[in-house]
Amino acid sequence: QKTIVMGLGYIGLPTAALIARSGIETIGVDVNEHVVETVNKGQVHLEEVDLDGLVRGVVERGTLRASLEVERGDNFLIAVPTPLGADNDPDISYVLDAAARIAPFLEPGNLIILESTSPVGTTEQLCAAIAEARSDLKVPGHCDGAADIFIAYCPERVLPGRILAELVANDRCIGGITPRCARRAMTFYRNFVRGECVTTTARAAELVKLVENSFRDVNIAFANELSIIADGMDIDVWDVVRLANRHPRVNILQPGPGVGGHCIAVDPWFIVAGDPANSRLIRTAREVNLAKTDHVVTRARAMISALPDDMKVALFGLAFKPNIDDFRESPALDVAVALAAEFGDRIAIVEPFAEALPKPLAGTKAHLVALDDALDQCGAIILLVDHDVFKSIPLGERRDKIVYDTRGLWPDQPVRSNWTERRAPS
Ligand code: SAJ
Repeated sequence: QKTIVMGLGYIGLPTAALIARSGIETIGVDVNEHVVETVNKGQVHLEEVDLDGLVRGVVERGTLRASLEVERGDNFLIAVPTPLGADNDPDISYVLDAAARIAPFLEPGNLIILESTSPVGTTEQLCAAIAEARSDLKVPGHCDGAADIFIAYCPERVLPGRILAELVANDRCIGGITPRCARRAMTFYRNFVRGECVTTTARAAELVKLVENSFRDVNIAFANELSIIADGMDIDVWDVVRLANRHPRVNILQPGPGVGGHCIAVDPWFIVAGDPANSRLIRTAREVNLAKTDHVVTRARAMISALPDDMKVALFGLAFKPNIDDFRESPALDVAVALAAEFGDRIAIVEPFAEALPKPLAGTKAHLVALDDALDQCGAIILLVDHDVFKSIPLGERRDKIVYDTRGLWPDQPVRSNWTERRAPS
């Protein structure tokens, strides 16, 4: 059951390590030499809870090794990036490249699984690419009768920070090009997944993944739109959400400075690109969430402009969500970049999860400061990320500050100094 995992990123490496832990000989293939060398030393190139120990263990046991080259195997799992290209169109070229690299090594009985988040129809395109490269093989969807190989789509749905636990515990939605392909892939996942494995078609499974993240984006957009409406009405949105959620069938999510990360802020565009005319709500939700970040910048700018010129302003948090060191597509970072460009060295940044300012801020006059120093030196705070360490700051240490709390983290902040979804203090 030798398994080749194409791509050793946030999903590929943890998945490869788990497969290897189940005793299956696993080879992780990556185009990046540094990644391959790091993994072969039993180390990891990315931060994820418990991943380092797991990788060290399976590399020492000899069940996982990394390589720049593809080789023969029984199962081929593709976990490469599918970024947004120009005009918010999905770019599946890495998937097709992976297919082209796998094709020469395929043998009858092999299974190919695509795990990358993909626009509907990508698995069929993968089949077409394999069929074209290997006319000697009967490829599902491209042959009469029983196929020689099996091809399926099975999206990852794990939460960064809980990847290993969720890879094992979450249910898997397995979409086969044919029912036989789905059944074969299900047998493979049962080696290391404890959640339920449910089968469907490849196209449905592709849409399921996009729908999950779009559902969350639309729901966050509702909360973000509400926050702007409540703001204009001089009503505390956090109270409104808390009270409305006491209804047994209402569950409003939390407003914030926008939606970050490389999944929820991206995947809805894959649906929009597939059917622009009919994805009105999904597109609008994306636009609402993007506009919320602009709203926060506008409001922060007004707040800082009204302060004395010599007052320093602390921005709390840059990560795209709490308690992680991931700054990709982070609305907090976008807000910080806009404010640093305008207010320069008045801006102090507190980010306990960063050792240095991330790239977009590196050329600005904004500077990274320790939390205690910010509390000593800054008269105003703009809270952008709900890290636990910020939540635990007692009122006594922030009572006299002018605060703009975009996350509703400090409900006890005195109203007159609190800009959060309320009118500016007059
Ligand atoms: N956010 C809010 N308000 C909320 C909840 C979240 O503003 O009430 C913001 C966060 O601050 C963050 C963004 O949304 O900026 C996304 O965070 P998240 O924790 O909702 O999700 P991700 O991006 O870390 O992971 C998501 C997950 N998808 C769903 O929950 C439907 C995960 O299961 C997926 O595997 C992952 O995307 C992925 O890789 O697609």
